[in-house]
Amino acid sequence: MTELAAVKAALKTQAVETPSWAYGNSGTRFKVFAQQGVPRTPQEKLADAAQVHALTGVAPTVALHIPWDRVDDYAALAKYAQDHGVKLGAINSNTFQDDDYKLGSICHPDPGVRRKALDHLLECVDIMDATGSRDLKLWFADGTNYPGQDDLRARQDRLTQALAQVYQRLGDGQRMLLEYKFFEPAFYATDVPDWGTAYAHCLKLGEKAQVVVDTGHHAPGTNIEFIVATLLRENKLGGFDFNSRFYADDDLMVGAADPFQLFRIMYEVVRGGGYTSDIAFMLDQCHNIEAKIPAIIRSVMNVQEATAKALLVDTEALGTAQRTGDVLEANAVLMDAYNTDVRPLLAEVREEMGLDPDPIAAYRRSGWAQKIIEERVGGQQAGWGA
Ligand code: PSV
Ligand code: MN
Ligand code: MN
Repeated sequence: MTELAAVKAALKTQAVETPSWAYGNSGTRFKVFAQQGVPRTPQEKLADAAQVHALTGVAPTVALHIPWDRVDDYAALAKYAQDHGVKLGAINSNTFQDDDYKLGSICHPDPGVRRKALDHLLECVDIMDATGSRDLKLWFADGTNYPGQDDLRARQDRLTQALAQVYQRLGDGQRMLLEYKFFEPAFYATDVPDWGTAYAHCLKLGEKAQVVVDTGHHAPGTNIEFIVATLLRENKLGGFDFNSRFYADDDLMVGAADPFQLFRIMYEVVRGGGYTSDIAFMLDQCHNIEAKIPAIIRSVMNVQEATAKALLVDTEALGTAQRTGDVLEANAVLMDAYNTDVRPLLAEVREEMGLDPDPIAAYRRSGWAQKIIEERVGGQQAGWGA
């Protein structure tokens, strides 16, 4: 296989998971601008996700968020997804939206609240059994706002205990992905604030526990690709929640704010063994003012473009420059790949996959946007401004 053929083959096997909540209405705490035609049910979210996959060919799974996507029969929902050409992906738990969780969930000082949160997490694994999902994605809003509010060490102990119980409940082939976030909604101390804390818990738990990197959950200037490289070296990178940030957890389209950062991350992924099926490439975004389905298509394309550039890095030339201490040349090799216009290559890849080379134009022509505006009245809110 020529080198270009190998790059194309790799691009064809890429899989980006889209989040059910990105298809629903969302906003900031100031306003939710409702859009016409948004899904009213989990099934309608899946139907929209199926459009994204049909047009891009690389978005075969959809993440669910419980209880936002609560249904009576999850096996039937999985069947519905399959009938529409997609599969259900990660199950995202939610231990942050009930009044009970004001002081936390599994780290809460009250054992009753901890039990309620734990029961929810265990229920999420039941749902995984029914949907055939591999991954339970855990994000905890737990933390404190004021020094002295609660005991930082006791909260870690409670976290350890609850995670161990969830871990024990996991079946063969199931994993838990632990997400960290440096602040919000807690402002003084967050119980899983960074990759180090997530890593320490996952290491203790075992190999089914993996860290997930949400690209919006770091302080400005953080070198995220270093974290990616480190977690990959330790076999502890379970996946990504991709999105863009300018300031906080903005949840904008991935690759919009900083396509260079996305390229650097994808380069470390390729460098660390390629995008194997052990890494879940998920989007975690909200489209508050832009049309949702084309925004998700654009996001998938942004991931593809960053990946294509990462695959095009001349590793031999880079290695030589690095070994000989040629700083400028090493940097130039990397920048050459980043500055390559990969859009024609990706258009070719899509044509070879039997797809339209321009998924956004194809979506506009498809009439799906008009159809859902006519058919769906009273669309659903995603849950919050995730
Ligand atoms: C939290 O900010 C987060 O990134 C977690 O992944 C949640 O599951 C998601 O947003 C949606 O609220
Ligand atoms: Mn996330
Ligand atoms: Mn987030």
